[in-house]
Amino acid sequence: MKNWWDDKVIYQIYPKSFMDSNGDGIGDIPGIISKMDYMKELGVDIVWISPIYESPFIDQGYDISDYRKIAECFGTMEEFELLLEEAKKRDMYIIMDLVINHCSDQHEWFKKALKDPDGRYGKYFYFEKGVNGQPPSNYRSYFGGNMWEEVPGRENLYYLHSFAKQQPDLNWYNQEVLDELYDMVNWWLDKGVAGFRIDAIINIKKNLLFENYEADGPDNLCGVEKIVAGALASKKGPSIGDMLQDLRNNTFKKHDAFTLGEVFNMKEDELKEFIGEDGHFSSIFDFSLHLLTNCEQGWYYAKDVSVKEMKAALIKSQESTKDIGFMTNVVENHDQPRSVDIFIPEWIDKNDGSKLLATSIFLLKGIPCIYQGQELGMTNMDFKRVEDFNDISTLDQYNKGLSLGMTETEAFDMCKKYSRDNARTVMQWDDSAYGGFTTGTPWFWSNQNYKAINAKAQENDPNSVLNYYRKLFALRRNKKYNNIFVYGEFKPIYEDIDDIFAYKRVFCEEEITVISNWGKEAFDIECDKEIILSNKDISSSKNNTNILKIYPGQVVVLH
Ligand code: TEU
Ligand code: CA
Repeated sequence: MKNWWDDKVIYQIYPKSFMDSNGDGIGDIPGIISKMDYMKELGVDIVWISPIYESPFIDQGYDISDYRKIAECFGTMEEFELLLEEAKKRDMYIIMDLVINHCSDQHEWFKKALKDPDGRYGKYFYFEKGVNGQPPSNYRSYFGGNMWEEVPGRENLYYLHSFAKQQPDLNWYNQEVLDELYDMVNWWLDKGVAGFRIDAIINIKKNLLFENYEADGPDNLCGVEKIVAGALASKKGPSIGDMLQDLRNNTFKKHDAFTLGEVFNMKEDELKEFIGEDGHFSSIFDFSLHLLTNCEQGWYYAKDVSVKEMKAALIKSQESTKDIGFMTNVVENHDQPRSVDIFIPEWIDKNDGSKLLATSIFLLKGIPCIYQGQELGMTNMDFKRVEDFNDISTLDQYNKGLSLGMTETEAFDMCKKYSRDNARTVMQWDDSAYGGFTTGTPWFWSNQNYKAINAKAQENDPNSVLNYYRKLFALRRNKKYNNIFVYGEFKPIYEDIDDIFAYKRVFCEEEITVISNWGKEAFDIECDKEIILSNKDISSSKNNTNILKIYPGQVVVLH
């Protein structure tokens, strides 16, 4: 095997909403420990935990005020160390979220910087003077508004933030900052974490000339995504590649750590540099499905996607990784609505759909990554009013919708569909109050449907989504097929039939075929192969002939 992570399965935990052990309504580390066996049985190897560091939680922990402390609401460092031991006992790995493009405005570095912007800590961030009473340049932050925020009490002085104004960007062109960050990364790796999911990392590379660009919206600003990492950013200083290699050489490489980059806006021809041999990261997420729906310009521009488009995007990205490395396959995370509500056509039953999607995505080449609750087919929340949302970016998208001419109802409906809060409702463990997530009052909503959709009920139902996921990952792990699923070449088939997404995985002389039917009509194929998995009863699919009938919403895996 080339790397220890090649054949692994990842599970993402959003800690606030996973499992509360002490009744304060907030998920915590002891809660995670209590569910390690659950994850093991599911077939999970690597557990990625969204940020658990000290934070004011303006952006739910993606604003870190102390990189070496566990937030009190999640527990203690001793409990975290116990979690590492409990993982080890089960041959599992813990990876943390590394948020180093920015920190919190409550971090002591930033507090000191505000006191003395010209001093040592001022150089940890980007401070610039305004121009003609205006901010230094016209960039729009990801969460709306100008990326430059005026320093309180100082006229005409601004600091830069790619996300919320409470998340000032760290200056990656200051060696002292790099030393601090690398030290911190090594400190966690020495503790025994197996690696990191690396947040919003492409944003560290900026055009330090801070020029104005052509506005792309009624706010007269230009989207930050246009100025980071790519051509516009490369004018001064090292390339993003040099910066990421330096990070790797000083940290991850020495520890053989698994690193999973959250990378948007990479140039296509850079894939090899990112995930090839000696690449910047072990893997990066394949966001090609999300980019089709709601990611780039904001939810106002989001659209429903057809199976044809989804299939084309997946084939394209599978082919791009050929002989290069592994992307991480993902359809859900804490920034996205639930996958059954966004990728499954309405004529397909939701349970069938969850299984259909899981099979088609996680048997592709790449590392499977699932998000808490996806394995139960958890759905979007039936939010009732705009006040129900908590997420900072949802409120921004709502206002953006209004400013682009939507009515309040339209803007609300849009957010209801795409809000990041859909993924942040508390985990549904059983049919007791709040889905058994807490004995107290949860910090956030529990989805109304927890009585119907919960882990305990699904344990006892052989046809549940949960039990299907277990079968799927067990099949992938099965020694007989493992090399095919991990290293096998990807070859699309039936490419010209719009509603059929199908492919082969080929390794040496052996092959596995996955055929999924997203359409409204049954699809017949001639087939003498062994069916090793399907999301529907196959007794009616095969009637003693060589014809295999694949029904709408059905997926079959053939050996
Ligand atoms: O997300 C990075 C990012 O680019 C997001 O703004 C993404 O485009 C958006 O969420 C899609 O709706 C990461 C984290 O995953 C996110 O939770 C954080 O808010 C963000 O970084 C800032 O740290
Ligand atoms: Ca708690």
